[in-house]
Amino acid sequence: MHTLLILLLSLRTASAVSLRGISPENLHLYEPDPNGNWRCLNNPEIVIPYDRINDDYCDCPDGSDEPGTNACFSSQFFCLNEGFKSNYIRSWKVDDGVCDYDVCCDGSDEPEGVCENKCEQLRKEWLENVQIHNRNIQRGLILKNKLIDHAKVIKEDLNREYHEIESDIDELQSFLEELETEKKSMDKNAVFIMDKFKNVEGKLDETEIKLADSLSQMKEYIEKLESLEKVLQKMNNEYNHNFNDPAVKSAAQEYLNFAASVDNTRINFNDIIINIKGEFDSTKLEISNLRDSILELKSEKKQSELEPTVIDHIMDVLGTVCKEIVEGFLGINTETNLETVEKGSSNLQKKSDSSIDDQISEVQSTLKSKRSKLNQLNDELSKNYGPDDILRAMAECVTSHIGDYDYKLCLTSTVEQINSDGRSTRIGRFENIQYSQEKKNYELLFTGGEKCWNGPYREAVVDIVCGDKLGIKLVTEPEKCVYQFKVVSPLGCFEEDILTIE
Ligand code: MAN
Repeated sequence: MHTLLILLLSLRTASAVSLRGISPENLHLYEPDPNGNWRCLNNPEIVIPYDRINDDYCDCPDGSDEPGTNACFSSQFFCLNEGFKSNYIRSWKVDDGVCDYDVCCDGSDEPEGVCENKCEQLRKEWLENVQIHNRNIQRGLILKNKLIDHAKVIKEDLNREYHEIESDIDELQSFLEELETEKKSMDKNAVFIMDKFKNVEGKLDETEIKLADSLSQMKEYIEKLESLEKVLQKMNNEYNHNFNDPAVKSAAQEYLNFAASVDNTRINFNDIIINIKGEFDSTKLEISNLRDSILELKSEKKQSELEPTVIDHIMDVLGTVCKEIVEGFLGINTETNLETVEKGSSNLQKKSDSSIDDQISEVQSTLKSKRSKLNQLNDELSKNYGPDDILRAMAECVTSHIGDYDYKLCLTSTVEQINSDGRSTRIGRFENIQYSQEKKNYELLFTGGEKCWNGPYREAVVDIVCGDKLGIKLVTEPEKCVYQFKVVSPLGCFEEDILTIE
C-alpha cells in the first residue's frame, strides 16, 4: 500500500513537471528516479526533487534543470519547429517578449499565444532560397567545368609549344655546331687559297721580269742588225764598180738579195713589247680579281657562282692563257701550275646566300630568343593556377566602382585601384591561389603593389564566392594598403555546397 502511494505520488509530480525546451531525443534524460528525484546532467552529485525542473530557479551549475526557462544563463532551449528544422536557442532569449523566428519559427521560445507559428511560411521561403542557391551553384558548376576543359586545352597547347621549341633548340644547336665546324674549315681553306695565289702571282712576276729582259735583248739585236744593214746598204751604194773585186761584188749582190726578201714594212718592236706587256698586265689583273672573287665568294657562300667545275674552268683558261703568252713569245716554260689550287676549296660554299658569320649570328640570336621563350613557358607551366589549372582559362578582367575608386581586377595578372582622375595605382600582381579552410573557398594573393606612402607595399587577398560571372562585390582595406576583395566567380562553386531538402 505504502509503495503504491509513493508511485502514485511520483507519477502525479512527474505529470506536473513542464518538459518545455527539451528535445525528444533528450526526454529520457529527464526522468525521475524511484524516489522522485533527479540529478543535474553534468553534476550528478547534485540531486534535486524532480519537480524543481523548469521551476524558473537555477539549481544545476550547467543549467540542465532549466531547459525551458530563462533562469539559467548557460542552458539551451529546444524549439521543435515542426515541419521545418529544429533548433536550439540560448535560454536568455526565452520568454523575453521577442519572437526569435530565425531560430524558433514555431514561436515556442515565448509563452503560448505570444508568437504565432511561422514554420510553414519560413520553410517555403527557405525552400525558395535553397532553390536559388542551388541553381546558382549548378550554373556556376557548368561554367566551372567548361573553364576546366578550356584550361586543359590551354595547358596542352603550352606543353606542345614547349616541346616544339625544345626540339627547335636541339635542331638549331646542332646546326650551329655544324656551321661552326664549317667556319673553322673555311678559314683553313681561305689560307690555302691565298697561299696558292701568292705562289702563282710570284711566278708571274718572275716571268714578267724574264720577259722584259728577253725583249730588251731582242731590241738590242735588232738595233745591231739594223746598223749592219745600214753599213751593207752604204757599201752597196758607194763601192767602185770599176774595181773588179769579186768579193765586194758578191757581198753587194747578197745584200740586194737579202733586202729584196725582207718585207718593206718594218716590224715595230716597241709596239710588240707594249702589246705583250699589256696582255701580261691584264692577265695578272684577272688572276688577282679571281683570287678576290674566290675569297669573296667563299665568305658570301654563293654556291651557284662557285661550283667546283666553274673554278676549275677559270683556272684552266687562265693557265692556258698565261702559258700561251709566255711560251708563244718567249718559249719560256713558266711552270705556272694553277691546277694545283685545290679543287676542294670550292666546296666551302654550299648552303645559302648569307655568309657563314651572318648565319652563325642569326642562329645564335634565334637560339637566344627560343631559350628565353622556353624559360617563359617553363615558368608559365609551373605556375600554380589552382585546381585543375582553372585560372589558365580565366585571364579575364573586371572593373567595379566601389567607394571612392574604380577597382580593376585581372585574375591572373594585376589588381589596380583607379582614382577619379583616372590615375591607376597597382595594388598587386597575381602571386598564388590557395584554398582557405576557414573560408571553405579559394583565395587569390596579389603582392608587389606600389609602395604606400609611409607604409608597406600594397597587396590584396581576393576571396572567391560562387557565381556564374566574374564580379567584384566588395573591397575593404582592413589595414593601410592591405586590401580584401570579395569576388564572385564560377571558381568558387562546389558540388558539396548544393543543399539537400529533406
Ligand atoms: C591612396 C589609396 C588608399 C591608401 C592610401 C595610403 O589614397 O591607395 O587606398 O590607403 O593611398 O596612403
